[in-house]
Order: sequence, then structure tokens, then C-alpha cells
Amino acid sequence: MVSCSQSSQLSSTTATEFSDAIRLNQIGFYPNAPKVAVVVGENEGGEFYLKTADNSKTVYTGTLSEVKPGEFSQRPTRVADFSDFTQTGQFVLEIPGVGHSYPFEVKQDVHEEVAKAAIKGFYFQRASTELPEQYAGKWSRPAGHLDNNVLVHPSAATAQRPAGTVIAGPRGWYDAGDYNKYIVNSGITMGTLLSAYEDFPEQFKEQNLNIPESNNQVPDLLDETLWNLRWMLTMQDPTDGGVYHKLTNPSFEGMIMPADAKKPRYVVQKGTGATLDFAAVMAQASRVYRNYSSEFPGLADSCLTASKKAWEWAQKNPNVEYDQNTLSQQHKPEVSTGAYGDKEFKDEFIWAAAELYATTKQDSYYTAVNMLPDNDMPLPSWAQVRLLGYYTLARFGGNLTPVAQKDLPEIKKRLVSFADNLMDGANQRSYRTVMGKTEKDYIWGSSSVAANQGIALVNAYKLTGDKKYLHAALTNIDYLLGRNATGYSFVTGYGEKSTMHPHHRPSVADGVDEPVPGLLSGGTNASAARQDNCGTYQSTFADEVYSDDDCSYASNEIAINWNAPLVYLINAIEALEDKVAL
Ligand code: 9MR
Ligand code: 9MR
Repeated sequence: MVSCSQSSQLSSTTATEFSDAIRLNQIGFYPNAPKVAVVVGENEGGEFYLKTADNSKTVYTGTLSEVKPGEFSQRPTRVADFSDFTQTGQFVLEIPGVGHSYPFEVKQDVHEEVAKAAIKGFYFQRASTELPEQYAGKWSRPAGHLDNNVLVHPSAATAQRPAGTVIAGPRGWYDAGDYNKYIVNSGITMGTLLSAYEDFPEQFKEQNLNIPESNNQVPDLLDETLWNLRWMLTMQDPTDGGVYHKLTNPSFEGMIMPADAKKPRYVVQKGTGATLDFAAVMAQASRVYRNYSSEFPGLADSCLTASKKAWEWAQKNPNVEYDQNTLSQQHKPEVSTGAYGDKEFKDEFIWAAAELYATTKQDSYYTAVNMLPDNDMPLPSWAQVRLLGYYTLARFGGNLTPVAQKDLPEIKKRLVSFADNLMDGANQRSYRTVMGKTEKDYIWGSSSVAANQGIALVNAYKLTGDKKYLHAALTNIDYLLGRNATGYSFVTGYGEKSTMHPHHRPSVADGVDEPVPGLLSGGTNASAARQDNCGTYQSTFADEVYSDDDCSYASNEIAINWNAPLVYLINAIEALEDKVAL
């Protein structure tokens, strides 16, 4: 129980207590959309009440569902479904014998603030620049990691750039709670953000994120992605077109601010995964920034040239793995930061081919790979990018040449049945979310599993026009914002009980109580305790292994590849809510 004195909204009702046993989207609900809360633990059942946030008036009475044991913990749960309540306002849910929920809102555009904050989260991750108070508020900080003196690591040495050559690789976003910049992880991150723009351009046109570029003619989302795109361009070896796997310190810095982090920085070995992800991003960026040629002259052409060169390198080097252990045995200094060491590049080839083809309409890119090598439909993650290619082919459906047209019905069919499969059984589970079908959903960065499932569902909606996919996607937004077995909203700064202590160096070291806002915690991770040995986990049940502690990097770090699908999902739903009566 949390006493109400922590909330200004309820200060008049001193007798009231918020109950952590009531799990719901702590931000709120759209007036016409489904509205569900889950009550965990023993209680009498019976009626529940929706009250105005000052607790003075009951506006709706419903009946709790029968008890259902949680899928992993067997804890009793009941559902309070108030979907047919459509009035706008600020409310709390009262469950007799249990208490009150955190206050939440019912209104149009209820997620717009968190949708913007999730993009602004990337601004807070910017390397090589000061974050002035004007934009960053109390999270302002001096510049760190100018990255103008980056060394070529022996693993990346060539005749033209021997070991120790100094190159510049400024800008970019810090990957996560650490200060390194990794091409593979930037790949899926950029692909997801640029796809959000391509799928819902109107949503971003008017958004003002209060970033330094907010006053130009370009959507702020694309100003933000440009910060990372410019860094990515520096990661290509101009001689041969191959792309360095990462720009990194040899080992992780301590929990210090960017400006205090002064270890040397290196670019390391070029690899097939990084090079193909780069090719895909640059091809897509070329398409997107072509619309802003007067603001950024030459950019779209530079991106396309870079993409083609990377593609050619990968054709000649189709299987160069980034194997950090072997690399560290052979070269000094040893490198021990994030590996992102994929071993299998079929999906990277599919994604890069799809983007290059969609941008150039040249059949040769499409036919260079087998687009449907097997029936697998892996949910996107840093190591699985096949569906990013399929999403792009589906997006440009009508404009494809015959060579791709012939596969399109099959690709669409697979995307829809993938979504059907995700949805299957969600309504019968205790939390009624798509997230949590199996224990395998609760991996390192599981919040991105929920968000990427949501994106797959949005894509199925785009292909079918069936609203059930959007309702299903909303269950995962509800999951991320509090309707889950931990009771946390995993978005910093959003929700009465949200992540406060992420494994995020600036949030730990800046002396500000509140964490940097708009960042998505990796969230529940069934294996976290043995992965990070942080001793503060309270549960071993798969859906409950989360600790809001900065030592818990396996359940409570933040990362750009997790924020990106949050940006897509929540902005997509905001965009669609205005068009479709959700
Ligand atoms: O801070 C690091 C985090 O960004 C990584 O995701 C994580 C896994 O690679 O590692 C963290 O660094 C830890 C290191 O691996 C082991 N010693 C403690 C470090 C965190 O303080
Ligand atoms: O997201 C990555 C996860 O899939 C891996 O299991 C984990 C351990 O290798 O690393 C995660 O990525 C981290 C990266 O290595 C370094 N920066 C922080 C990332 C998020 O924890």
C-alpha cells in the first residue's frame, strides 16, 4: 500500500490508500476502447466501483470476474472490466476490501504525452553534445563523448587505416545505460523509428518535442533520427564499404556522467551483420529524407550511395561474424562491452534487400536473396530483422514490380497469421494481454517483446482493417504501463508507480531524484537473477522477475532498441485512434 500523501491529486481524501494489488494502465484509456484492470490476491469479489479521482462520486458499478490463477505464480486474479464506461475525466477504481487504484484518465489522445516522451527519450541519449536546460530541464548535462578522436582497433586494421589511425565518429545515441554505440542495435532501432514515420507520417508532422531542431520544417522525429544517422555514416570504412561493428570503450565505464567518462574509444572489426543492418537503414533513410531534400541537400543521395557500398561489401563478405571472445584473444586491448554477436545473417540479407529494393525498385536486389527461405516469422529483435523487411514490402505493396508482387500475397498472409497467433488465448489469460503467452516472452528486454508484438498487430490491422488487432495491440500498451504481474509502469516518468531506478548511467549519476523521463525499462526477465546477480529480486515466477534497482541491468536497463518499438506502437495507436473509433 502506498499512502495517498504521495499524490497531489488525491490529497483531499486522506483516508484513501492506493492499492498496488490493482493493476491497470496507469495513464488511462480511450473513451471507446476496452478498459480492464486486474486485481491480484485474495478478495471477496463482487462489485467494483469507478469513482471520480477526488473519490466523491461513483460513476460506474461493475462486477469482478471469477478468480483465475496466474499462469506462472498461480496467484488469484480477478478482472474488472469497465469497457462500456465511456465518459471522459479522471478516475480511480475502488475494490471493496482492497483499496483504490492509482488515478487515471479517460480521454481522447490519452497516450499523446507518453508518445512524445518516448521520442524525446532519444534526445536524452544523444552523445557528443550538451543537453541545455532549455530542452533537458533538470536533466541538463554537459557534453560527453565528442568522439572526434576514435582509434581504429587492431581488429579493424587495414592498409589504408592501420591500427591506431584516428577517425571521427561523433553524434549518435548511447545504446542504453552504457555509453557505447553499436551499429547492429542502431539498425533495428532506426528501422523501427523510420517505419513509424513511413506508416504514420501525419502523427509526427505537428509534434513538438522541444529539441534544438524543433523550429525547422522537419518533423522532430526525423530531426532526432538524423542525429544517429549522421553517426552511422561515419562507421563505414570509405575504402571498401564495410561497416565497423561498434564504437566503444574497451570495457564499460563506471556509473558516471558522460562528461566524466574519458576512456579511449575504438571502432572494432567490420562484420556482415553490422554492414547489412547499415545498408537497410541507409536505404530506408534515403527514401525518407528524400522528402526533405531542401533542408538536407545531398543527404538522401549520400545515404543511398552508402547503402549500396555496404551491400556490395556484404556480397563479398557474406559470413563475417563478430566474435568478441576470439577477437579479444587475438588483439589488444581486449573488448568486453556489449557483443551483439549474431551468427546468422539470412534475415539481415532479407531486410537489406527489401529496403534497397523498395527504395530503388531494382529487381536485382530482390532476387539476390531468397525472401521466403522457410516458414519462420521471428518477432523482431536486434538479432532478428526479417520482419522489418516484410513490413516494408507490405507497406509498398501496390508499388512493387512483378518480381516482388508474386510473393506479396504470401507475405501478407504470414503477417496476418503471425498476428492471429500472437492474439490467440490472450482473453483467457489472467492479465488479458497478448504479452505473456509463454515464459519465453520474459527475456532480457521483454518490454520490447511486448512492444514488437504490438507493432505486428498494428501491421495486421493495416493489412485487414480489422479493429480487433488494435484492441489486442492496446493490451500490450496496458501491459507496459502497469497491467502486468509486477504492477510497474515500465516507462520512466509515466505512471504513479513507474520505474525509478533504471540501470542508466545518467539517471544514476546526475543527482536528480527522478530518472531521465521517457525511457522504457527492459522489464521482467525470468533469468535476470543469474544474469546480473543483483540480489534484490523478490520472485522467481517468470512474469514477476523484475527489480526496480540500478544493479539489475538484466531487468531494469533501458535501451534504444526497446524505446523504438514503444515509439512506434504508442504513436501508431494515437494516430489510429483519431481515425478509427477504437
Ligand atoms: O553497465 C553494463 C550494461 O550496460 C550492460 O547491459 C551489461 C551487460 O553487458 O553490463 C553492464 O556492466 C556490468 C558488467 O557487465 C559487469 N560489471 C558490472 C557492470 C555494471 O555496473
Ligand atoms: O539486449 C541485449 C540482450 O539481448 C542480451 O541478452 C544482453 C547480454 O548480451 O545484452 C543486451 O544488450 C545490452 C548491450 O549488450 C550493451 N548495452 C546495453 C544493452 C541492453 O542491456
